[in-house]
Order: sequence, then structure tokens, then C-alpha cells
Amino acid sequence: LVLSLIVAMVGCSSAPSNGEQGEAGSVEQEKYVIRAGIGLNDQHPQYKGLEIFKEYIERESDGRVEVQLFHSSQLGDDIQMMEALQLGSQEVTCPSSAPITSIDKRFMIFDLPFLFPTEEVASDFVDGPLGQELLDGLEEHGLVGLAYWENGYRHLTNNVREVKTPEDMKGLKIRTMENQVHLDFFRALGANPTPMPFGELFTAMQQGVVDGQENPVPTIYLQNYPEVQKYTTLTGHVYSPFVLLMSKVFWDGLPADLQEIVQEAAFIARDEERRISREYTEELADGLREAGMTVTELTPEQQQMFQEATSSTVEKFKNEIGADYVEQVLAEIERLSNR
Ligand code: TF8
Repeated sequence: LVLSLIVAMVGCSSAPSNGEQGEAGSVEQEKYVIRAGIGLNDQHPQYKGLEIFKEYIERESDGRVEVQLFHSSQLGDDIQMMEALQLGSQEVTCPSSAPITSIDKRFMIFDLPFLFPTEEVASDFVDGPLGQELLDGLEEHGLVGLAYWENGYRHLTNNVREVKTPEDMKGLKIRTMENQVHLDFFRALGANPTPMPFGELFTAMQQGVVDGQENPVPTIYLQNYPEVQKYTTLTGHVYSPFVLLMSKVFWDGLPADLQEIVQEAAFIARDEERRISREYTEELADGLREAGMTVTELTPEQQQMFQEATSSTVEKFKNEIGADYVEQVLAEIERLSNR
């Protein structure tokens, strides 16, 4: 009997299926597999965060949950992975907030240019009541928002010329995220924006399909963009949070004690991911220079020019998102900034 029990358990654990009782019935506990997929590569702070998420869950659940990690769009792009979560065919992903606007347009607040004065204000905002309200709203769309991680301030790179003023943006073909606010913003600057999934970006730059793109410093460096881009301008035009998402179908099937472990893991990994992201952001601007890029910092006057050139985007999308809601968001950011 003991032997056949062991055989049954081994047989089951080699092909664990979510939420199904093993052959041994009452003797064996249910096993769960979380497949977590992201678009960035395994050098990025986001992947380091996922490793911490995995370790914590596997340790605290005593092996009842296995977490498998997939990077570099192995499971698809941000939008495809979010759809897979909604269907229950994938368990976790961690997109920027920008593609989530196709599900709930209130997430567009994060795409409004020059909104957050510092990373600290941004993370206080997302960790506060308004950030939580946005996460709660995802449930009716089949997603559980576990936590906000950090992508960071987005900066412009291109291969044509050094950009110092909006004037220099004229006619540049810039890849944007799949997001209406970003499209409008780059049109307002006179550029020629092309929305595209992240996984296609490197090749698009290499082949000259686009002249440039915009992403935080760790991404620019760790995805090897200096190989295909000459100029970085530290515009800091938008702060992107990541949103750690879990499939609601999967979440609802998890016992309460495992839900608790997953939620704790999301917060513990978040703190570490933000720390690493900020450390890399500081160190890697020099890394870009060492890798041969021209890195341009804007003067306050030049920064102001970018802000003015894109103020029409803020006005336009205020109404689109909901003027009262945006006012509430702005007031909260103001309050957090003055603390
Ligand atoms: C982008 C974003 C991405 C992330 C990631 C693929 O430019 O900044 O890096 O959403 O999940 O698309």
C-alpha cells in the first residue's frame, strides 16, 4: 500500500494540474502551478522581483505551489498574456499600466505626461486608496491586481539626432506602447508614433522600421538598446507602474491560506523590485554612456517646453477619463507631494 501511494504521488507531482485532487485522495494535498510570464528579459529588476515572488510562495506553501517563470515574451505580449489570465490559461503576468487601459480607461491617469514629481510620490499614490480602487476594479474583468511594482520614469531614445527640445522631435518615427494617450502625446510633439508590442521593438529599431522608442533606463540598458540606438534624452515624460496581475479564475480556486501567501509574496517582492529598479536607474545612466550613447539631460527650461507642448494631451484626456476623477487624482498627488 505504501509503495503504491508513493507511486501515485510521484506520478501526480510530475504533471501537477491546478486544483485537482491527486490519486491518493485524502492523503495528498492539492497542488497548484503558477505560470508567470513577462515581456522583459531575465536581467530586468522585474524578473528579479519574480524570482523573489517564486521563492517566497514555494517556501511558505511547503511545495503545494510551484511557480514557473517565463521572460522575453515567451508566453506572448502584454495584451495576449492579460487575455490568457482572463481565460484562465495563464496565472500571472506583470504589464505596465499602459496596456491595461484597454480594459479600464481610468488607468490612463498614469499616461498623463509629467504627473508624478518623484518615484516616492508615485509609489505612495499607487499603494494608497486610489491605487487600490483601480486594482479592485479589475476583478469584474477577470483579473486580480496583487500589487504595483515599478517600471519607472520613461525616457526617449532615437537613432537620428540629439533631442533637446520638442522641435527636435519633428518627423521621428517613435514606437509607443499600445495606448491612446501615448499616441496623442507623441503626435502633439510632432513625432510620428507607431504603437507596437514590446517584443517586436528591438528588431523594429534594428531594421529601421522605427527611429526610436521610450522606456525607463534599466530597460534601455538591459535590453541592449545601445546596440541599435545612438541618443538618449532623459525626458522623464511619464512614470510607468507595473501591475502584478493574477487570473481571477485561478485565484478563486486557491484555498484562503494560499491566497494569503501569494498576496504577501506580491508585496515582499514589490519592495525589493522597487529597490533594485531605483538602484539600476541611478547606475545605468552612466552605463548607457559607457555603451556609446549620447545621454542628454534637459535643462528646466527645456523640460518646461516638453510639458507645454503636451499640455493639450492632458486637457483632452481629462474629459475622456472623467474630469472629476482626474481632479481627485491630481489633488491626491498634490497632497502626497507636500507631505
Ligand atoms: C513597454 C513597457 C514594457 C512592459 C513589459 C514588456 O515599453 O515599458 O517594458 O510593459 O511588460 O512596452
